[in-house]
Amino acid sequence: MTSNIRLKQWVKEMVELCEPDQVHWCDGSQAEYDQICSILIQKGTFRRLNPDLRPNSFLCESDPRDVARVEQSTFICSRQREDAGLTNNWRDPDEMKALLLPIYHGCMRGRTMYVIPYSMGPLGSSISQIGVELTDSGYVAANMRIMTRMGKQVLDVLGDNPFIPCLHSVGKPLRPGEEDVPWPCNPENRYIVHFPEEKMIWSYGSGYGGNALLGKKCFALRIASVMARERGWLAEHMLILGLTSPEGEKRYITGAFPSACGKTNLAMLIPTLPGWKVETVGDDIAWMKFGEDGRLYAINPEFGFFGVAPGTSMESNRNAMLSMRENSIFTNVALTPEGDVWWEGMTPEKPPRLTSWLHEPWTPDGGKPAAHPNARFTAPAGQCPAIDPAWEDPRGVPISAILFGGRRPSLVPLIHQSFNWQHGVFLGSVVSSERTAAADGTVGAIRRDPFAMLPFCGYNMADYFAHWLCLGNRHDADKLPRIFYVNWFRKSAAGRFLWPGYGENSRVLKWVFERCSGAGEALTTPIGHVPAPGALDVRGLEIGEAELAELFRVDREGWIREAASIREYYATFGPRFPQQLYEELGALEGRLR
Ligand code: GTP
Ligand code: SPV
Ligand code: MN
Repeated sequence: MTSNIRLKQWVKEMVELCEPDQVHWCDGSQAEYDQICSILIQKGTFRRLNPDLRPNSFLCESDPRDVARVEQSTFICSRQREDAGLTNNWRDPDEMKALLLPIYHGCMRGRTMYVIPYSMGPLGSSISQIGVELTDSGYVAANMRIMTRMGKQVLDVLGDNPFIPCLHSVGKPLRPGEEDVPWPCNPENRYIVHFPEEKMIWSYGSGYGGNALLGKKCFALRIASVMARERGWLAEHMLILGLTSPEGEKRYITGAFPSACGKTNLAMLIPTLPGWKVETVGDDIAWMKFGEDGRLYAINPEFGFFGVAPGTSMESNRNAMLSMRENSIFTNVALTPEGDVWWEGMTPEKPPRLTSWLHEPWTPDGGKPAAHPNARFTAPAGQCPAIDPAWEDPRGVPISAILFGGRRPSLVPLIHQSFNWQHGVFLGSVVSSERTAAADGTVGAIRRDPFAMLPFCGYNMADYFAHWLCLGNRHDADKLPRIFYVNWFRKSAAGRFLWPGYGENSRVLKWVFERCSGAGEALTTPIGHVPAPGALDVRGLEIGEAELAELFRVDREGWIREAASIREYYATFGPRFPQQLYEELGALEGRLR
């Protein structure tokens, strides 16, 4: 087990609180994984997929009430309300504990508590961090083995050092003799709770994704963002990719887009431009620190992908499809009669017959989706054919450019570049996007999602902006990444996407690459630099002059209204909001006049 006294003591206390029938310390071995999966099959949680089509892979359907992150039930429990800020749900930490302790009492009766030591980041990297998740969900234990480096070797590295305690329960204790359900959960009592000062996570009532795999959003973003601010680094909702030019020069780029807005797709992109290559470092989270050379270095703290299934195909994202060809878990997708998986957009033709994610017989004319819109695959990152050779480098990879973006059907051009770091922080602070199925809420409604971190920043967002601004105050500021804003989702008057997206986004990446090298022609507009006519490589692409013009059009009237909406938005942050961002807004308004 472990010699770590703090860990032993905490597990003992949590066992006394939650009263599981058994405690299982995860060693992370294949044999243990196989055993957990066969228990899940016996319970009806997992179904083994056809081993000839999808070796060592499982299908899992959740309770239909537990299908996405629940932002309304997510809390930041700092001592002071102001430290959580107005974009987070705040509760006093003592009050939250007083509320939750009775709820946790006996919550694991009839179940096994899995003790999961895990490392976010390569074992032993100075950027990595160790957490221990206690969970009564075998589904979580199985997913954590794919998503994180977990098990015995983590305890060896941890030694007697501190760790991040993460307590998770599905919130459904079993009475003696009570039969379990395939997906236990407690939708009426869901709490995803963070104690940023104590650096501790308590999650209750949900077994799904970011609510339950606590290394991901809860630790690697909400808690890590607090640690990052304290110690001068960054924990961000960003993909990381390596881009190599036909001349063999390589640059690394990160991108922050809100949930279900294209990070996984961009991270694994197969360029349509001849000679260019994209390699994947990470698809969801980046931890970044300055190196001794003054450059910003990023690691992917995760070990797997928890990606959106619908829309993923050999056409749109071949590397994702190949990553999940075996050793993967599929949640809320449909089952084919042959024992493989299917979801909307996976093949051009819909299969004639399926079993839907709701376990119902499904045919294409039924009018209902076969897979849930937030259905996900869990796949080992190492299985990605385009995984970057440096993806596990403990030093991280040096970042040349940062992209922000979201789904904006109008106004925002395909790409524009900030004038400088401070203006780039302004661009990050005003990211806005249509809402998606990744979280509970109205799909399609436009909301501001600064830095794609609205649901994931563990402290006051105004302080977060200030932290980003502060990192730009360096004597060697010329080594900072260049900052861009992209929008793959601008639509024509007829409501069709103007830009083909996916592999064609390599054309935009090429311009970013060139801008970082001091090349790449640009036009200066009131909102930033856009590619000069002819500077975006559209050779071989079937796109009309009118569409191209519309993709880059900067609509002055529209931007004047946008600036007014930003001013209203900024006013919601209160007294800690940094003055420099008002300066940037004022400068934008001035340029639009
Ligand atoms: P999370 O895992 O929730 O953080 O999502 P993500 O940001 O990784 O999004 P992902 O790459 O999974 O894409 C989500 C959806 O957007 C999928 O249905 C994609 O098909 C679609 N999408 C991704 N890239 C593009 C693009 O360039 N153009 C268009 N039109 N759609 C895209
Ligand atoms: C997101 O919602 O941004 C995700 C999925 O990456 S989850 O892990 O559920 O947060
Ligand atoms: Mn995400």
